[in-house]
Order: sequence, then structure tokens, then C-alpha cells
Amino acid sequence: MYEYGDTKLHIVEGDITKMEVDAIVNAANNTLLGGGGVDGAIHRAGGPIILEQCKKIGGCPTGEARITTAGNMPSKYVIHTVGPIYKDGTKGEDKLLYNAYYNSMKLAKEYKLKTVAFPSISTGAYGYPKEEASKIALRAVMDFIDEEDYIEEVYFVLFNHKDYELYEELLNQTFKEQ
Ligand code: AR6
Repeated sequence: MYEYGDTKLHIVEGDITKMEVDAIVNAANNTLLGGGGVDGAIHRAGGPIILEQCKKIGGCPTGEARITTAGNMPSKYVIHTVGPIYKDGTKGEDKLLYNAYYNSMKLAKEYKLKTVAFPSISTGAYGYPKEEASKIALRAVMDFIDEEDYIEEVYFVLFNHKDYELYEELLNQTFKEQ
């Protein structure tokens, strides 16, 4: 566990659908109608209510976020955000990925949520290089805390050990420097 201001930051290796938090974040696509990866896992675990609510929302631009309930999962809400498809790093991918994290935090705060769990957005099917993506993720969360408000606990949930170690190293480095 790491502390940034009044926020506790955690890294967890595992399946985000099992997290007992106020909101888990989904790495969705612009349609919000489901897909593979973490998106598929969330819709499967949460059940059809999530798709029903997503249909009513009617899509989400890249970098923005929308919210639904979490159906059968232990969390209360799903914050659906859309990260960028990584092309070559010169198409504004960094800002869009940053916005996806920042706007998810913002929506969580609007709903007065205290605990939020993020997957590593865009680093699967969308091809974002993982190390760069992890730095953007942490920066966006820290900036939100600095600029807007704190969230009691933020979890970065990594699906394999290599990704977990990447975050562990980043957090160890970042918090050693303070
Ligand atoms: N829990 C936590 N992390 C997971 C899980 C899980 N259950 N499953 C996968 N990951 P991806 P993207 C990790 O492809 O790159 C979908 O089809 C995975 O190891 O899920 O943002 C959407 O509909 C990877 O590190 O999302 C979009 O079309 C990370 O989650 C598209 O994929 C993100 O991988 C979005 O692509």
C-alpha cells in the first residue's frame, strides 16, 4: 500500500470483476456494447443489466466516462471509459489515455464513491505500451487528487504478474522520490 495525500493506492494482481469496491472501471469501446478482454469479463460477471443500461447511454467518446450499476458483481458501479487505440504515439494517445483515467476519477467523485479499481486501460487489444501507460495512469490519478479532490482508495488491478511488477516498480520509484 502506498499513500498519496489522503488517498491510499493499492496494486493487486487478479480479476477486476471480483473487487469489492464502490466502482470498477471498464476499458470499453465507443459503442459501450461490450467486447473482449476486461470488457467481456465485466459484462459476463455483471449480467445483462449492464448491457441494458449501456444501450440507454448510447456510447462514449474516447477519453470520457459513463456509469452503470455492477449487476451481480460485488462492486456497486461500473465506470465505463474508453482508452485510445495506440497507433504510433503521435496521435494524441497519451492525452486520451490520461483523460480516460482522470474523467473516471471525476465521475467517481461526482457519485461520492470512496473506492475505485482500475484495469490497465488500452494495454490489451488497443496495444498501448504498458510501461508508458502505467506512468500515465499514475500521473492522472495523482493529478486528480492534487487538482480536484481525494478518493479514499484507488486500486490498480493487474491481470498478470509481469504487469503487477511493472506497477510495483513504478510506485516504489515514485514514492521513494518524495
Ligand atoms: N481483470 C483485470 N484486468 C483484465 C481482465 C480482468 N478480468 N481481463 C483483461 N484484463 P483489454 P483495451 C487486462 O483488451 O486494450 C475490448 O474488446 C488485460 O490484460 O481488455 O483497453 C473492448 O470492448 C490488459 O492489460 O482493453 C474494446 O474494444 C487490460 O486489461 C477493447 O477491448 C486491458 O485490455 C479495449 O481494449
